[in-house]
Amino acid sequence: MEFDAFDKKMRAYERSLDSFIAPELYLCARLDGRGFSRLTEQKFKKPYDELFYNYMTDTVRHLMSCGFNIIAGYTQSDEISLLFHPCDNTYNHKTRKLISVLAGEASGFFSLKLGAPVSFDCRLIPMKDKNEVKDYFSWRQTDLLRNSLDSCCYYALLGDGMDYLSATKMLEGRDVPFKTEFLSNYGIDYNSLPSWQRYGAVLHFDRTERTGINRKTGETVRFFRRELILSENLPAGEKFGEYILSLMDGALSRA
Ligand SMILES: Nc1nc2c(ncn2[C@@H]2O[C@H](COP(=O)(O)OP(=O)(O)O)[C@@H](O)[C@H]2O)c(=O)[nH]1
Ligand SMILES: [Mg+2]
Repeated sequence: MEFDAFDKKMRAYERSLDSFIAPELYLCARLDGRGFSRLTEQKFKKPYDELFYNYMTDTVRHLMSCGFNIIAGYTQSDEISLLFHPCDNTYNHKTRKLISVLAGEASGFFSLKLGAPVSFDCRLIPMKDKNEVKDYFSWRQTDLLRNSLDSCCYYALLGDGMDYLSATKMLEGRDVPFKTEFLSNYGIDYNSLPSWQRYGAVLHFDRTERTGINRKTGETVRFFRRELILSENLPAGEKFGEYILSLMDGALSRA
């Protein structure tokens, strides 16, 4: 068979599963560390470790600087949610490209930080309107709110010598006031724990004002620079979703 015809025939197979995100949809991607329960158990302090958190925020920074137009990146636990700018059209939003490149970038970057191979999975979440985007981010944060309180109680019990099953049983069906009170008996004021442990952290672009010296005139000059900002004191729940929308509105007004 002549090569062009052969090429056309074979390419049809690899294109058969190609799909694209419709341009009118809002788009998020979520990456999640694979098998990170085991990894963190072996290499990091429980339930929270600042070094692990720094690796995660550095990975978000990397993902937001590797060629996609991303408005905000939210990290909690071992996951990262990225909000694409509505103007982004990288790879024509071909799903396999977005998923594999983002997962590859996160996995490669985190592995270099850690000095051992790890991987992230990645999924795309296309949404029909801004309200869904707001709900998406509130949802991911609510997931953290529930898990972080449970984790703190759980590890307090394990530290006290209790086994896994008994600790799980002891916490089953308990409400938030019980758990916070319970932690205070261990000398842990849950509400004073670093904000990133309870609410997560966001990276977003902003125009920050800087000053410099004009070399020719020696005068002090003011200028603006687009910088990635880490926000750690995040609002909770519905307000968090609104905060993400305000970042989107800010980015759209600058577009
Ligand atoms: N030691 C430690 N573990 C963490 C930290 N943040 C997240 N993790 C753990 O990462 C895991 C993430 O959960 P999940 O994605 O469901 O588990 P996976 O399927 O094993 O990756 C949980 O076991 C968390 O306790 C941290 O700061 N320190
Ligand atoms: Mg995971």
